Amino acid sequence: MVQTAYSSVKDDLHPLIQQLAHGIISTWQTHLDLEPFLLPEDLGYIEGRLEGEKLRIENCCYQSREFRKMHLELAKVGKNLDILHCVMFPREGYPLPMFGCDLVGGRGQISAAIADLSPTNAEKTLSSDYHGALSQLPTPDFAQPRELPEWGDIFSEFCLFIRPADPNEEQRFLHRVIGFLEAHCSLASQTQPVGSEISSVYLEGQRNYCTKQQQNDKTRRVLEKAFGDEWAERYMTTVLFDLPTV
Ligand code: BLA
Repeated sequence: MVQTAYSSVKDDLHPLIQQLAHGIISTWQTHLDLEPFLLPEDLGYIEGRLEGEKLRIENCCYQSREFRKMHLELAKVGKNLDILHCVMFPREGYPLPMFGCDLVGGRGQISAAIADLSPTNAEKTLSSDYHGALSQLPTPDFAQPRELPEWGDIFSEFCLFIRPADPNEEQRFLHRVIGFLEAHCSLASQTQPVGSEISSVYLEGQRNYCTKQQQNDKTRRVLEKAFGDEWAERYMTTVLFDLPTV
């Protein structure tokens, strides 16, 4: 199923992106009851041009009892830019953090590898369950940590943002991200919904997460150059980081 969904773009991407895409889907399948999630009409598979180079985007989207939308996106811009983008949006009433991951690479090298479980509560902290689970994961060293941009105050103390220095680091990054995801899916599947008052606090946290992510100029620039300003705005606000309504 995964193979057919990604046959055109996926087979062409950096191996770490292919491995992580596979790991994300299989972790979702193991822990959650997946249903399809339909994107706005024309936005499942997209082609555009960036400085004369072809930009292809493939989206794979699910939902489950706990998650309103689980989005995995793979993109390829010409020969030089490979992208994996993944976000899990909790359903209203589920007091859960946001899982987010972005891998950006070109010419055989991943330049940005970031993953986090970002808090959505009023205190902007992870619950003790999450804290405990993430603290138990091995914490490998990475030679080239990267600095978060200004809008990056949404991320948790566990946020991992690096440029992988070699294939070993790529594998360590992969394992840590799958560790985050396993913990998230397993804790989420044991979570019961909360009442509407607490629920609105988490919804506000999600809204803040999306608003900040929409400020990522590097993402916006790639989309604007390929598809125009208006399209990029629509894509960032309806597909990549749509704010929950209510
Ligand atoms: C960085 N994102 C980037 C970069 C590009 C994109 C080109 C710069 C790479 C670099 O500095 O080495 C582009 N990312 C995209 C595009 C899409 C995408 C076009 O996902 C989608 C089509 N971004 C996310 C998520 C997170 C995220 C979920 O989508 C984090 C959980 C983070 N990406 C993120 C951060 C940077 C980045 C923090 C660095 C931004 C900076 O340095 O200013």
